[in-house]
Amino acid sequence: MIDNKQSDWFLSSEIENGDPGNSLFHVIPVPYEDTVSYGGGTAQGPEAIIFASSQLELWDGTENPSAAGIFTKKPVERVEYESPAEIFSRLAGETTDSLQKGAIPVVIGGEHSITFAPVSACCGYFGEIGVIQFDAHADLRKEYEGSKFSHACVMRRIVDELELPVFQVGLRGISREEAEFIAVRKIPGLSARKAVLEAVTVLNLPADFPEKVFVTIDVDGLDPSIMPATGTPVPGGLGWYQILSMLQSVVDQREIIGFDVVELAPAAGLHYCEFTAAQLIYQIMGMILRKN
Ligand SMILES: [Mn+2]
Repeated sequence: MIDNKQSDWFLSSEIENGDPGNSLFHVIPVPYEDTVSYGGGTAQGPEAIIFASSQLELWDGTENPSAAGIFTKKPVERVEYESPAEIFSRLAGETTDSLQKGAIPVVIGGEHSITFAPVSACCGYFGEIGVIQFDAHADLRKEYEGSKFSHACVMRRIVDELELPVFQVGLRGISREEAEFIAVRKIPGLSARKAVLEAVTVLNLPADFPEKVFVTIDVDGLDPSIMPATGTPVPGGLGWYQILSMLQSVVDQREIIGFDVVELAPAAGLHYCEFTAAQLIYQIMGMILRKN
């Protein structure tokens, strides 16, 4: 357990919590952890990231993204005896509520399985969207440890159940079954090996990839040298400026209608990871704001 002081909203040391009807960004903390298969701790992720956000500079180097309004919602927590489907349904409802207020949902996990909920809500609200996934793993398993609600299956559910196009970045730990699925379904993406060895900074999305995109960032897409605080770290991941440049290239090419940052598992002595996640979130807010 991390010795954090409770802080209720993103950037609470610097700003008041935003007005829900008048904030461009709605932060939705989701301390959900159920199916983690290796190291645990993602349930503490949202609180740790929000606590770390108080160390951010309001000025992101270009402007002050918080001026667009950041409203942090109450955490969507699992209540006792609630099934995964039930909490995902409540999370989808919260996401839809934010979309109806004209806001961009910013979901903070929690394990990666939660992504299904905001993506389904965005799809329900906007129609067809694309999903861009930064991750060491494909998360395309049909079932894992007896459940389709596992973090290892979340992208498979998005492809199979929501039938949405997906673009995967940073993959370097996939099963044979997943590799075959990627080949058969022709799922586009950029492997970590190619990204790192060729120092790629711009994503080439397919021409027919939807205009509106949801970006899901599993922090294990980053290299463990800068992001060791995650359940299933894999060597050979993306660098800090690399992921920022890639995200900027997404903002340049498409409209980000929501994003999430998941799978941070706070660890004692590694508090820079929480700050890294908070800074990543704030940097993306700035990119989106500059485009608007
Ligand atoms: Mn993942």
